[in-house]
Order: sequence, then structure tokens, then C-alpha cells
Amino acid sequence: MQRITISIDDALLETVDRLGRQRGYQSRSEAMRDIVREAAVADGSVMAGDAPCMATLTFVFEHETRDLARRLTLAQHDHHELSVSTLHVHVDHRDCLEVMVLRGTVYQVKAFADAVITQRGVRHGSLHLIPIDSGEGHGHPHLHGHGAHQHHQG
Ligand code: NI
Repeated sequence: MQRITISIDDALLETVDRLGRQRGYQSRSEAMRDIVREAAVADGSVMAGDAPCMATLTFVFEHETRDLARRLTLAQHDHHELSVSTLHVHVDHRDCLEVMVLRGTVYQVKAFADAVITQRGVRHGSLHLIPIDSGEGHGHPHLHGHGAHQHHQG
């Protein structure tokens, strides 16, 4: 364990303390460690690039800017193996909110998210990665194809 000194403005420190009170941390150090851990998990930086994950990609975009609505739909078709589902909400005359659910490797999901978020006209882009394990060990058999559905006769 190392001791470091950090500079932080009053407003941000108040946020740390408020989160600390809400979550019941014993100290600022503990609060900061956990917040950083959380951020590291959410952006996938503690996960191997080839690790399987699910993710939500949330962003707002101006649907008429540079034909963005059509281009973003095309991007999802180009990566249909990653794109599990998309929720589209028409926020107002100009803006749309999309929440995409993605599934793939950490590297694939991050590359796709970066390509979307960095488009001009896309705002409030946020990717949240969720590590997934192999599906074993939960007491549920994990079957695909033959055996996934059992049809009993008689
Ligand atoms: Ni819309």
C-alpha cells in the first residue's frame, strides 16, 4: 500500500465525502479506492482484451446531423454479431437517446463503442462493461443446440 497526496477541488471532495456517507465508507481512502476500482471495471481496463463481456453503450445524438441515424444503424448491421439489442428514444425534435446492449470480447466492444462515441453529433457517450464468466458454476446446465430443448414424448 502506498500513501499519496492528491489535489482535489472543494466541490469534488464534497462529492467524495457524500458518496462516502451514502455508501458507508470508513475513510476517504477507502471511498477513493472503491470508486477507482469501480471505474476500472466499468471501462474494462482491468479485463483482458479477449475476455468475454456484455456492455451497455448509452449516448445521445442529433439524428439529422450528417445522416447520423442511418449511419449508426449501418454500423450496427456491420457489427450484428456484437449488437444484441438497441433501445431508441426520441428525446425531442433534435435528439435521440440510444442504449445499445453489446456482447463480444472487451476489445471488440470497446472498439465499436469508440467508433460510435467519437462521431460528431454524438454526445454523453458512456460505455459500461460487464464481465461475464463462462456460464459454468451456477448450477445451471448451459446447453446450446441439441439438448437445449428436451422434448419428451408420450
Ligand atoms: Ni429518434
